[in-house]
Amino acid sequence: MEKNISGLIFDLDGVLVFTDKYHYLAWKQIADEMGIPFDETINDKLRGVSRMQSLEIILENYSGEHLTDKQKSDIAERKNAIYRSYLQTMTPDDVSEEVRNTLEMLKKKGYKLAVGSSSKNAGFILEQVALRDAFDAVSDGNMITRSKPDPEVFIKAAQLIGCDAEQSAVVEDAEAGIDAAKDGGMMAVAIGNATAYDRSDIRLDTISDLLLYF
Ligand code: B16
Ligand code: MG
Repeated sequence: MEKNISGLIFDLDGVLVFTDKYHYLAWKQIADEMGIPFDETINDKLRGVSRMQSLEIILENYSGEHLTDKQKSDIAERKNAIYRSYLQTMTPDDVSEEVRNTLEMLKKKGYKLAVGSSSKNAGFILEQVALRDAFDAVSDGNMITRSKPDPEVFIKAAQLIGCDAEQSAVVEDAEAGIDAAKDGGMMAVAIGNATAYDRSDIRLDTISDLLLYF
């Protein structure tokens, strides 16, 4: 058991819900229209990073005319509209019983629980899947100026639940999120893609394995 931890901060996309497939479909549509090569490998680089940074990564393979900042923000806005049309289809069934039960057990054990997500759509997603009430606080892309791998979103989350960095553990699926946790002085718990990353402190096969440690 990790004795010094009193707050658990959860990444959203890739940990609690699997909106990564919708990000992929929305970016794929944009990339296809612009003739930019885009596949699952490039998509993996977008995990946890902000919308505008995601666009910059996709544009590394763009060979068309120069794009102004206005054109780039229009593209990002259009991607978001496509993405949100997928989010509209989400329901509480998009959260597994395993996720709900694990959060409930952790709360019963006395941990403070927060969401720490780069997404500006985090509030909307949490409402769609009826998960907002499982958390004491939500820190998201609307509250920060620097996205993961900067620790800002997690530092904000820890503040909201009244925990110091060293009392906080972050659960993440992205390397950028593991870096953010470690650089913020927090414990980094990896799941999914992030388990291959050597900065992770704990690696989970499945989310309910959190109960083995906390
Ligand atoms: P939005 P997370 C991240 O969510 C996604 O992993 C990343 O792919 C996305 O670009 C980012 O949110 C911003 O999302 O366009 O909705 O503001 O993993 O930090 O929960
Ligand atoms: Mg994620």
